[in-house]
Amino acid sequence: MIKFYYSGAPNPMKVALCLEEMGLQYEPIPVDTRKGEQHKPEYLAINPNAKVPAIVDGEATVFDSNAILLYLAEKTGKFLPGKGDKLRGELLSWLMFVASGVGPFSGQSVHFRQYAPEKIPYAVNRYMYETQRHYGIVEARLTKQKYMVGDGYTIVDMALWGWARLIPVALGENGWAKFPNVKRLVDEISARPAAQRALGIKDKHKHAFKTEFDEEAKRAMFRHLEVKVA
Ligand SMILES: N[C@@H](CCC(=O)N[C@@H](CS)C(=O)NCC(=O)O)C(=O)O
Repeated sequence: MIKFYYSGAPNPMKVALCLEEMGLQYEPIPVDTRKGEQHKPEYLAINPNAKVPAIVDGEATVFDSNAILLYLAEKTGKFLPGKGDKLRGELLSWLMFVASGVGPFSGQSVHFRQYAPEKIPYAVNRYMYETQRHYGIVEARLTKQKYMVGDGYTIVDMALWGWARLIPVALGENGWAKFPNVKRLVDEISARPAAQRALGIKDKHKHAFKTEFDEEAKRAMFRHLEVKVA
């Protein structure tokens, strides 16, 4: 059985969706990042980057959410074009675009809008601008086609869903206004039974994650507050 190290955050949730969509058997193992569990030596042996998600599948250990999606898609042969299909290259491009653009810029936008101890207008504007720019590219694509790659639902749509369902957190309450087609896809995926099950893992398994964002959580997640490198 696949061991799935997770929390309810965007990157683990895309993997939860993928595991559910593929009908794979898995054991969810909570990693409470607000308590600093991502820094425990036993977890670092699985993911040296001290982040969730990660999976252990027999002999294989895989971390980084989009790498896990690709690993699971190759393992099952589901939700990706076949080897040699021209869409396979397209899928890789868009998967990496979500991994290196949509995710990190959305995350930094949330950070500087909500968590940074000082409001830095330059940083807020840069990350909101870049987040909007990335979603603008996705919106243009989804204006022309129903899903991100080809004419079927793939792991790229799952990767996108992880972050895009939180657009209002990254861009403010009017965040959806410019992205009706992104919203259309997010709503379609959120209504799928697999998405409902993914979002319900914590409750189903009675995993209680810390909700307070107190000093312990800041120390665990924002280590730069204590270590000055500049
Ligand atoms: N590139 C990684 C990023 C993982 C990541 O940033 N995970 C967040 C949750 S969405 C996390 O573990 N945060 C805890 C921390 O930063 O200490 C991936 O896609 O899996």
